[in-house]
Amino acid sequence: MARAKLSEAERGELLARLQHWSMVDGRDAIHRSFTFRDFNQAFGFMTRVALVAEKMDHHPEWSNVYRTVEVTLSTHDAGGLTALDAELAAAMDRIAGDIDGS
Ligand code: H2B
Repeated sequence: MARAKLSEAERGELLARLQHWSMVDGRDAIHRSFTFRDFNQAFGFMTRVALVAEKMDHHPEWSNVYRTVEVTLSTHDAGGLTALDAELAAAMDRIAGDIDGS
């Protein structure tokens, strides 16, 4: 089940694969900060991620200041990390990697 909380073994694997992400203190959630060349790239990133998130019906907690996007991922319905967070994190890494200057 995509919305079942990850087991200890699964989350160990998840964090090993997602090098740029770290656990949030006091919460079953992961965080990454993305910095782009300028606002245009940051907003372009958010636009592309928004389309993926909507398709997945899985949405990030995020904020943007100029060229930085702060992202926290957790599955609210499950009260913690699930495979959907792993999938969305990997998609964000891929999209950021496509954008020059990230
Ligand atoms: N996003 C996240 N991050 N966690 C959820 O549990 C979640 C979601 N649930 N997006 C979805 C929407 C749910 O509310 C709808 C009704 O499917």
